[in-house]
Amino acid sequence: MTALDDLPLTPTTTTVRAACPHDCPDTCAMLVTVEDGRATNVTGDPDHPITRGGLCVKVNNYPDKTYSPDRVLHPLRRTGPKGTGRFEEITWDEALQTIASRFREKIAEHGPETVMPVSYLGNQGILNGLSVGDAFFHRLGATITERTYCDSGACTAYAATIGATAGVDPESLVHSRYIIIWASNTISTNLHLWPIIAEAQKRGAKVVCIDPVKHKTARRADWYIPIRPGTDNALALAMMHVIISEGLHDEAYVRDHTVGFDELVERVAQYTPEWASEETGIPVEDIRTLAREYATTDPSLIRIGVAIERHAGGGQTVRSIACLPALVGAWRHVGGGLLQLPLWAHPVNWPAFIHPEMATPGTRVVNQFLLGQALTGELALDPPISALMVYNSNPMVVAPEQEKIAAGLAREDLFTVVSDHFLTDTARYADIVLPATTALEQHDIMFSWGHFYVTLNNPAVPPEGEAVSNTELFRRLAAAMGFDDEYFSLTDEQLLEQAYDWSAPAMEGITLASLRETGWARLNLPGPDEYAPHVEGGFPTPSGKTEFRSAALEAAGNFVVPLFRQLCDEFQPGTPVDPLPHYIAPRERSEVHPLNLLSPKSHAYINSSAGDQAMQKRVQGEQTVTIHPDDAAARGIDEGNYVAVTNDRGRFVALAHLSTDVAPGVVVCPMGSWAKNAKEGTTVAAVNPFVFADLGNAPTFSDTRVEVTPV
Ligand SMILES: Nc1nc2c(c(=O)[nH]1)N[C@H]1C(S)=C(S)[C@@H](COP(=O)(O)OP(=O)(O)OC[C@H]3O[C@@H](n4cnc5c(=O)[nH]c(N)nc54)[C@H](O)[C@@H]3O)O[C@H]1N2
Ligand SMILES: Nc1nc2c(c(=O)[nH]1)N[C@H]1C(S)=C(S)[C@@H](COP(=O)(O)OP(=O)(O)OC[C@H]3O[C@@H](n4cnc5c(=O)[nH]c(N)nc54)[C@H](O)[C@@H]3O)O[C@H]1N2
Ligand code: SF4
Ligand SMILES: [Mo]
Repeated sequence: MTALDDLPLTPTTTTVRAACPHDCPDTCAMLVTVEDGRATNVTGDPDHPITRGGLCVKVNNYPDKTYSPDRVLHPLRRTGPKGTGRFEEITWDEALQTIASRFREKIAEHGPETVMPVSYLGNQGILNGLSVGDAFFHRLGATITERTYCDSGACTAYAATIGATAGVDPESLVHSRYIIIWASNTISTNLHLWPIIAEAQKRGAKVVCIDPVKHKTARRADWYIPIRPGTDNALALAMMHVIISEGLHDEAYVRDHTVGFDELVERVAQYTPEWASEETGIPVEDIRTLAREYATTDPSLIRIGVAIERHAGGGQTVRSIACLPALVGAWRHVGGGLLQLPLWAHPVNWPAFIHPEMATPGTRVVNQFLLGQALTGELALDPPISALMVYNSNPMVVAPEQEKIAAGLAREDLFTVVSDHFLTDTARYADIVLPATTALEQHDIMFSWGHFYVTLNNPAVPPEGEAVSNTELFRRLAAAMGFDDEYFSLTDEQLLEQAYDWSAPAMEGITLASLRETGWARLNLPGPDEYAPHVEGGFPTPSGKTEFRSAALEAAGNFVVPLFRQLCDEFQPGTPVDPLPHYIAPRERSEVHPLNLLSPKSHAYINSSAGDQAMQKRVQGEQTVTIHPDDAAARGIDEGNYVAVTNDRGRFVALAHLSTDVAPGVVVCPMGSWAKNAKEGTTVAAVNPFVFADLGNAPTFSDTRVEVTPV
């Protein structure tokens, strides 16, 4: 099978190699069937060691998305009040001229920082994803947008402790004998890792799941440990306490490959299992057993999910967890250590896309969690935001303080442009909507944050209507603004050539030409049966060791890993941070709103993407809040009742589902449902706080208190 790259296609049936474009650790290799120029089916590549022939429920009907009657296929101009979703078709020329003249007008009045881009990972391709548009907005002088939605705090903590290492190869998990899945519903959110864990389990590994919710994955674990949300660090610190006080640590590994052990010993003395039991709700004996089993079973592996960071002390939680593998010498073994984001293995050439040198030094940075406050003026900004450009994101659903965002987007003096496939909750407020291509219609190349494979995405069919890729969108916008930098005229072909650092050792033997033949390739690293990157230490930290005492935190304080901030390597120090791991309790406490709300990922949507597609809506069902039967009884709530979930920030209505899968005091409503489909037009985003966690400006979605009442 060879990849087809030349359009138009001949009137026959062909198979095109593509890649799932989504923000998902699995980055599946797809095979697209094209009949007479129309994509009729997508499947997972059976030969790909991770994809193994299967796509998930979010994507296995991808042609339905591409050919959906709801797709935006032409540029649109607003004709009704903001938010009502009334538009008329206009030409691309008209759209571009309007955008250029409105941007110029706003800039003339307020200066360039009045323009703010809002984007994240609707598309994860190197060409069309995280950094597309950054160069354009740098050149414009727009406000720099800080995008710390996902793992930013965890990355700060991880980098400060063990450096930007790829960590364990997920395929090596078959060799693990003790696997702790910590805050990850793997079967929903990292589906293709599950067969590898299941294989390890079959070979005798014990799988432990630590989560406030007994979800699909927890049910398959050998030991499910329920934990009070936001208290995971108490458990991690107490595990270190037990391991050290019982002499279960790996003395030689600690001596040779860590710094700060003596101070760590002193620090964790206070974090007894008895104390941690009070914090976490986990029995003292279970804490001791977990620590002992973890320290004495080789190889031991910890898989942390993104949700581990979503509370006041999320950064310190990852700090402590990142210390554990070195403490017990887990890194000595293939399949031992920590699995967070193996993306650091991929030598992506980010500077070629971000172009930080085009930015005006000193340009202000606004974090997207503050979008509602920035738009309503509650956050005093000078100049104010008067023009907004949204692409690859749907802030109405994914950012906190939904009601403020809606109020801000409704401002008559705000000029808003949205590029998307669909008229999302955000797009409904736009002045101009621009049509975007799907993965079947565009070139891209994918890194992965879940495995060691590079995947090429070949366009399978021509774009529907007048949709354009994000790369083409910014070429057009740059031309309309009169930017003549060479970068803005690079073709997709040229951009593909720049996407990776092809001369990096990890890329040896991989070229664009070879990818065109094979579709995907494993990075040039030792195989999963051999890969053990830190047997001899060699951590990419200042000391080359695991830093129990972190030099990076000591020198820089709290920092945001530059990639989350449209930057490459410019490192901006923040507020001072205690360089030793320490406990920070959950922030929100309320007698009026006593229930702790979690908003993890849904099973059938990918963030808010697919959230309005018929098949996925059928699978996911209506917005539902899961509540313990005792909490429900105390409030007069029955299964299937509509309930209001409220706090001082807002309210949403959902169907109640009673289940002992959640502990008393915890309620769960997955994120991703669209506001327009919700009973009262709001979702979990209405009650979530904008407050940052302790490190990396991470969100605190799990640190949310609410009350639930019948409606
Ligand atoms: N089906 C599906 N898959 C997806 C996505 C999707 O939207 N849908 N999104 C993708 C993206 S962008 C990401 S970041 C990943 C995220 O994937 P995960 O890392 O799995 O993140 P979540 O699903 O948000 O939460 C995972 C679990 O963390 C638990 N949790 C919440 N707070 C805490 C806490 O304080 N302590 C502990 N121990 N557990 C806690 C939740 O109960 C939940 O079961 O999934 C990716 N894959
Ligand atoms: N309450 C709560 N909120 C959360 C989270 C949570 O767990 N709980 N998780 C957070 C996390 S981990 C993440 S990663 C973020 C995700 O936040 P986002 O990355 O904003 O994810 P989506 O909601 O899927 O929005 C992506 C939008 O981009 C569009 N899109 C897709 N491809 C393209 C393209 O090629 N071009 C253009 N122009 N548009 C495209 C999609 O149609 C969709 O509307 O949400 C965060 N928000
Ligand atoms: S969303 Fe994830 S699991 Fe589903 S097809 Fe895409 S990469 Fe694979
Ligand atoms: Mo994410």
